[in-house]
Amino acid sequence: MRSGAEVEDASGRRPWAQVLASSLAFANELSRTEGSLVRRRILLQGEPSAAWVRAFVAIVVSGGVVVPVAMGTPAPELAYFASDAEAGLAIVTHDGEAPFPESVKVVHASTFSDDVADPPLSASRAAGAPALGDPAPGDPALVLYTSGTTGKPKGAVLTHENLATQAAVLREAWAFRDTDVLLHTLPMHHLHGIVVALLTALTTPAEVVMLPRFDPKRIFELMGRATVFMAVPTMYQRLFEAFDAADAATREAFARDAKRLRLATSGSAALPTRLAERWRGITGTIPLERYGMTEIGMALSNTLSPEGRRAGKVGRPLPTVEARIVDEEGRECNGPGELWVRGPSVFSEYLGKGETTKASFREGWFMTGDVAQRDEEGVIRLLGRSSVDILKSGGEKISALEIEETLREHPAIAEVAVVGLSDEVWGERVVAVVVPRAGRELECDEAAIRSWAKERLAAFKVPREVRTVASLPRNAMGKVLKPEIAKNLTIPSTST
Ligand code: MLC
Ligand code: AMP
Repeated sequence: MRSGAEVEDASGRRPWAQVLASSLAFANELSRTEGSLVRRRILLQGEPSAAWVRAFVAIVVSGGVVVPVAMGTPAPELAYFASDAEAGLAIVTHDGEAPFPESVKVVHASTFSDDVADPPLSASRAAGAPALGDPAPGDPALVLYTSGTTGKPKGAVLTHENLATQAAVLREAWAFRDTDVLLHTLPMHHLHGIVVALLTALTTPAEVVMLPRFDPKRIFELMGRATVFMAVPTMYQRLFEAFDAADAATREAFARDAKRLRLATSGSAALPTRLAERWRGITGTIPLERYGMTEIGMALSNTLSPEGRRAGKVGRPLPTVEARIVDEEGRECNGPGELWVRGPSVFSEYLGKGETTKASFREGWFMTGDVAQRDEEGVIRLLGRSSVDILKSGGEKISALEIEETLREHPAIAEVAVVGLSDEVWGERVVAVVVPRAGRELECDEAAIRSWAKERLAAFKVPREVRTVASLPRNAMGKVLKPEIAKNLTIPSTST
């Protein structure tokens, strides 16, 4: 019988036991050269790969705290993460540029051999082996930076218990088995890629095939070997674009392979019914849509059985998760109202932000900021977010305020507002509306502003469009009216 406990990436295929054993060797080596890792926050940057997993496990079993950063993060953002997380060490598992500040020691994982002859531990024993740092369930394991209604991203602290619970809940709800093969193509700086996908599979342990980056053509080639596929809606959109552009034989092979998957999930942003139905057209079932958040893990899920799934809805609370919908007076209702969540998956705090953490909870419930409604079957639909300043583009949460703050530093920009416009590919498209300083209109040209922003912000935060206007609409109190801006954006900009 085939053993599912394997990982395959761009560098080859190896048993989990070997990856985990080499993680322990890596952990020992790191502790020897860098001193104790216990409770130390360590930046980790890399594409989906066995090397990333090895570094992640090495840090976590040593009692350290992983702080993942996105590939291609520009220097100013890396400096912010390093300073906010008080991290003096970064582990890098890719060969590209990594412009960390001078205060950070950068260790390239490839300098540590991952040759562990004759792995001494089985995968499951390695996962539960006596941890070198012996962390307690309540100790921090992972800090995930996430955007909010305040300018800069906040570090959500997830404990060992949070991670163990989140993985256990999904293993059970989605019936993971060691015969599963997960096709993993999500970035390694988010809950979706790290916990929902990787840790659920790793703790089963199931086989994981990791693609360094999202590539529809490679997905077509590999889908036939997989049993589970997880994606954000933009990835489904991209897959359909590639499907439509492919020749008949490729389309036929992809449809056959996609149909054989036992589970295809969608999350991190709303899955438009159009995309769900397109997947049904190819495979016979809609993807399993689930809802979660960096701070709470997965909270709601449609059923594993395709018959119970509801297009446009995100399902019911997962085991261990309590969810309630609350109206403006704080009374429980069926909605529309804000979704509140509590349970052992919920994060412990925002790093170094006690007041913000306190303000995010009410009587032990985490207030998600998502507006929800429950139907007569108890199935929940999401209606949007309570803040216009939180955008979701391609599954990436983006703070309009953070982008505005950065663009305001541009010498030719007098005023700026950032809004999200509904978009077929991205869900929401980030658009910056700028008022140029007198006489400096030409410097506010879209290409110039975008390339200036690219040096300061992660690529997905860079506005896809820049429009110039003479003034921003404001109410009597001087507050910028973002809904009005979004409405006006169908009107051509003054620069064209
Ligand atoms: C890339 N680009 C984006 C973007 N991603 N622009 C806006 N929004 C995004 N999300 C830009 C690039 O900078 C580039 O710009 C151009 O698009 C093409 O880049 P690409 O790398 O070729 O794009 P692509 O591979 O198509 O990337 C799309 C994507 C990626 C969907 C694969 O965005 C992605 O991996 N998203 C997943 C995010 C995720 O994991 N979220 C989970 C959060 S956790 P230019 O200017 O150079 O052309 C969470 C909890 C939960 O939400 O419930 O799961
Ligand atoms: P993040 O903060 O990046 O973890 O993103 C979490 C947010 O993504 C949630 O608060 C929701 O707004 C959104 N989200 C996640 N899953 C879904 C879904 N299935 N449908 C709609 N929105 C979702």
